[in-house]
Amino acid sequence: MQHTTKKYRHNHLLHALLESSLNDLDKEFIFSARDSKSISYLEFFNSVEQLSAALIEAGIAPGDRIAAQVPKSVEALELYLASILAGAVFLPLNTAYTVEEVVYFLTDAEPLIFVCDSNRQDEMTAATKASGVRHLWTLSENGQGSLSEAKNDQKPGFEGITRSSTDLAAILYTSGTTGRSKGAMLSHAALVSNATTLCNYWHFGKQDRLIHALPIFHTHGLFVATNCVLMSSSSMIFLNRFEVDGIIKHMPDATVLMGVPTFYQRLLNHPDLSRASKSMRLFISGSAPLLEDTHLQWLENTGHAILERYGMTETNMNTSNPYSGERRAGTVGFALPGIRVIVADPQTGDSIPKGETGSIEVYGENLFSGYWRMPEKTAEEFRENGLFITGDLGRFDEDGYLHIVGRSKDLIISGGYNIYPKEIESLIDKIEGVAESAVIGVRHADLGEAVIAIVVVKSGQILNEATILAALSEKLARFKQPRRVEITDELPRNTMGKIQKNELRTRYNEILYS
Ligand code: MCA
Ligand code: AMP
Repeated sequence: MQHTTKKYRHNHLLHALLESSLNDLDKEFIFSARDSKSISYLEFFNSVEQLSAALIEAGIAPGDRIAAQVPKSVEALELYLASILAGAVFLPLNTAYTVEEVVYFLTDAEPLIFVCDSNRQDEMTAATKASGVRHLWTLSENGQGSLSEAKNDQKPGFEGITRSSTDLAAILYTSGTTGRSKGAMLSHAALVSNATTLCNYWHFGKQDRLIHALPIFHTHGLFVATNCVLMSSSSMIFLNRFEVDGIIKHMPDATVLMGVPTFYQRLLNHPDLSRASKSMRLFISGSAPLLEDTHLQWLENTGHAILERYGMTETNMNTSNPYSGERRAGTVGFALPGIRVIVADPQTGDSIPKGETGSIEVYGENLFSGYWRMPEKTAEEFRENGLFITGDLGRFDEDGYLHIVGRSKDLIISGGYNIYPKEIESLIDKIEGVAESAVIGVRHADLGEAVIAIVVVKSGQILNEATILAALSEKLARFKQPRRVEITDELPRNTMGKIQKNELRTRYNEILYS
């Protein structure tokens, strides 16, 4: 067993994440629920070093991208850290994406290696060829595949490739309001600064044990959860998927849970919640608005006020309710230390007084470095003074708590996943016989919002919900596919000819849920 190489002195992110664990490498890092097995920091990072050496042997050079669309597993998490250690840029993809969607990301990001789910190897071989990616590796849910074979050929001891604070660590794609997904480039410094801030603000320490039930292809599960655990030298109970019984089972051995509001809503229905949560220290929610009602029911049931925070792929976490002090339901708290958050006049970018609603804008080391190969799009979303325009609308209340009151971007958040209507509308509009369409989010008790499409059919053509859904099924990830398609004669427009989505939302919220 080697204890000497875990300093990764010249790799900005890994050095910062592992520094506090150096004297305690035999401590548990992960309890894998899949195998009921505890894995120490030493064991995990020995594996990371082996995998990193395999990536280098395959030809990875500093700055090369490594894309992964793999089921959640401890081995998939190793791939994230091994990519960083190898000096590469990690590019995780939602497991729900179709081949067509994957081809776009591979073509745009040009990774040297793409790791896919072993179960999808055939279709992804075609995707890899179509996008010119050099190596296709596989990884299954139970950790098997060509990636693991390549790793097992190597020995631990690889000390890592030099990467500085401004080098890129990851690219995470966010769907775009114009329909084309944009790759948010995240530097080592942005990830280090946010992990440091969150660990301190949320009082993470060695004694913590986090229940990790989030996907690891988004900021929430990949960076907020994992990096906080690593940086505080604590440990996590790693579940391969969200499942109410699994969380309740592990809660008595845990201290922290991070989740999207749907987690909390579903957990509230479990009869053992109150008993299981007794030893918990902290419940954190984010990615979508937590209903005041859920906050209050949780408090009544468990005695804990859920701590709600607010972030974005482009910015990491921006605000949080306080650790000590009132966690105010329906708000996302205060700007985190070192981060400037203002509510601005959307036209001028000037700060507006408390109580007034405006554009939420952010500045800090936590910000991304721009969109991959899209300098114009990047420029559009920054003010001249460097503030990033989030596209969210909010107001500060009298006590300085930030309330998110809406979005200036046309976005649906369903179960914590972002869905851009434009992407779906463009596909529906291409279906033969469709005159036009509008995609909106309607209230949904479990997911917060659910996608529905309202479609106008050309005269003389016959189309129904089933034919439209069938036409979308191969093109769109399942979570983006409309739950309902309503056929209508015309869409409401304002005097400028713009479709009135607010009117549609009011109309269909009433029709569907009254
Ligand atoms: C699954 N389905 C969904 C969603 N998830 N449909 C709409 N919205 C969703 N979020 C569909 C599936 O396609 C399937 O459809 C059916 O629902 C059941 O699928 P299953 O996998 O069983 O669903 P589940 O396990 O119950 O998943 C629901 C979930 C999951 C646990 C809420 O979506 C989830 O883990 N969400 C977290 C997302 C997240 O981490 N967001 C952070 C990104 P069918 O049966 O019809 O085939 S945002 C971020 O990172 C920012 C920075 C931030 O602030 O945090
Ligand atoms: P993403 O682009 O997937 O990173 O999602 C970021 C978006 O999620 C933000 O711009 C917000 O619209 C939304 N979001 C994140 N956290 C919260 C929260 N606590 N309350 C309301 N919206 C949130």
